Amino acid sequence: MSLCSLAFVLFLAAVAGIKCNGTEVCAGSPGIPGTPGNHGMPGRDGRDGIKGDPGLPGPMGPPGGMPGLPGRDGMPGAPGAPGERGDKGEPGERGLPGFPAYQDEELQTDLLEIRHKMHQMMGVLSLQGSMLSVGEKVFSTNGQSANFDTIRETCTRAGGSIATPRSPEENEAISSIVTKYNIYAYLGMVEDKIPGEFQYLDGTSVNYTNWYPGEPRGTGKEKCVEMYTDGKWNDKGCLQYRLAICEF
Ligand code: MAN
Ligand code: CA
Repeated sequence: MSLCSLAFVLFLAAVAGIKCNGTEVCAGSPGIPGTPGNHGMPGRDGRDGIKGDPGLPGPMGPPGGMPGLPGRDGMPGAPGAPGERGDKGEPGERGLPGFPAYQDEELQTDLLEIRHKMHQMMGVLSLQGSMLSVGEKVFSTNGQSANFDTIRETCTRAGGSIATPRSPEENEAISSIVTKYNIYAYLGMVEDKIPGEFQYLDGTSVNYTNWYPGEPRGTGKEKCVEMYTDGKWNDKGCLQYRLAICEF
């Protein structure tokens, strides 16, 4: 290549913005981008989305249609107030016969225990002088004095009755209490409608007596009976303060 030709090429390259490295290879500047191509074809449909929330209820339909099916039962209501008590039912059928008492081990054990406890309690009460046993009876005093009616009430409330001697042994037991407290005691008997006749509180006639010589001499004016410290009896008004002795 002639010198002139080379100069021309270099000139052209300079005009075109082509950089040369001084040899024969020269790179040109990038050209202006071409116009964009046409839109491609639409892609395929995507997969179905997740199910949406239920829509709002629709407007009420026109009247005159067939009634719908009944709805489901509602929630149970609050319990009502209790009703009135019913009448007592008929007694049930009789159960099977149980063990005879002597073969009932549990019952026998209970009886032994009760007997033992009773023995202990009676031992303690006797030792303390709080009770006096005579045969089937037990006499006891609270150490207080009161009129006849009050003593009756006190004894009844305690589950017993006012001391009533029906034999010399019982009289002796009551007498020992009277002597110990040194206070006369009222006995469980009152004068009959017939003056000089006495009866127990259940209305039956007195069949054991221990009158002090000359008594009873109240002749209708002394309706109660007191015991002296020697165990003898005297008919007396009912409003005195006398030792309360009960029997159980
Ligand atoms: C008082 C009362 C009577 C009793 C006589 C005995 O008057 O206690 O009940 O009979 O004494 O003398
Ligand atoms: Ca008298």
